[in-house]
Amino acid sequence: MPIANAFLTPAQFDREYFYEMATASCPACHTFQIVDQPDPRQMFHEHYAFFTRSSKRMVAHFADYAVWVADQFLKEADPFVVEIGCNDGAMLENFAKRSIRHLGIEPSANVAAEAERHGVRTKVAFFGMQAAREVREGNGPADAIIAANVICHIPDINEIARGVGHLLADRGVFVFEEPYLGAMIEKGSYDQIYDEHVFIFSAHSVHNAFQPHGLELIDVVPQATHGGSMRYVLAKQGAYEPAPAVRQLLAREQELGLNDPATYDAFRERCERSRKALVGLVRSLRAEGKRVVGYAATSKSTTVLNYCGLGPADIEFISDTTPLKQGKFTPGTHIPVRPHEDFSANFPDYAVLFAWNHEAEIMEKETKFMDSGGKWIKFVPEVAVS
Ligand code: DWN
Repeated sequence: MPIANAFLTPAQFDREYFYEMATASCPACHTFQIVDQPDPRQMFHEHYAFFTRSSKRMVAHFADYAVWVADQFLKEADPFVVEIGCNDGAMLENFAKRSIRHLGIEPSANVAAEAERHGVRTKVAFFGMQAAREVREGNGPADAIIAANVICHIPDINEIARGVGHLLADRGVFVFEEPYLGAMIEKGSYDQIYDEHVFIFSAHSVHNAFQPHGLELIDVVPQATHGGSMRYVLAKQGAYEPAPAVRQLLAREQELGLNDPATYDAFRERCERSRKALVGLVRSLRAEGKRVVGYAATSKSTTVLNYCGLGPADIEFISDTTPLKQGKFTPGTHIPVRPHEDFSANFPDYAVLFAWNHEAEIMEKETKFMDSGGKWIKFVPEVAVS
């Protein structure tokens, strides 16, 4: 697989970076992860292509997330909030607007600069013990350390746990949300697996990763975002009474078979069936002379396209709203990425919905495409045309 967000120019085609993407599930700690991880500096740098603000609904979601954290946990005077991987500041700006002391720690300088433009204080760094020490020295302990779609991106989970343990106030909370393993297994959404997603967490794996570092899972809150996510709340051992939802989710994961190797064999077979169905559908439409384009050059689409072997002969171009991706080509499969205007100026017959996690938002704004007779090709939970 190539790097999911390494959109490239033709001059770069012959020196593209590839790595072996294999997954594994640990029978002891129940962590589901990719085995070989490319160096994080290959992914998170000053040209990082994903901006949180590309989805209006996600921006609204982060405003709600911020209010939830503030209402539940920031009851002391002058609280301090740290976000790990603040991207363009879509979450932290909600604290900044309420004059709450905050700091975003973000390794990709370009997205951090965007956060600063929105009034968010940032520090360009990877989060770990060193950053935790520097932040604590400069600001005191954190009352809340928050993250969204970030912790699963960091290979050294023990370093995160040590850093969080050092930076957190005694009654502080560590809150993060990520795509949920149970949702991926239920929906067959194999496209959640790519270089940035080192782990696809469950309550079991989060408990097992953080408990040895004295951090206790005290609450879990399911989220509809990104095709099914889970919000995890941790605190120093004994600081809070764990909510009943934790025990309930652990039991539910046993029922779902998340800790049973047979579940992953069945998942692999489902991925293979999905690939066959998607390739068959797209190629038969192309054979009939239909135009097929992609909608949203997501990170997830890199997995789908490379796993299925779909290229520019199958998919004419992918429409995407991110200026940094436009005019470039998809990693590994070299399909052109074009602005949304190219999609709306000449609607195709079919559009593959790569941003299926934003389906509601997209259906709301693409009524003209559907009125023109355009159809969507979906592949989660099953390959289907609608
Ligand atoms: O964890 C991660 C999640 C939160 O975001 C990261 N590792 C990277 C990224 O994943 P993704 O690229 O799969 O995210 P999205 O939010 O599913 O897709 C974003 C892309 O879709 C952007 O390039 C913008 C594009 N898009 C579009 O062209 N039209 C998105 C929407 C909603 C649209 O209407």
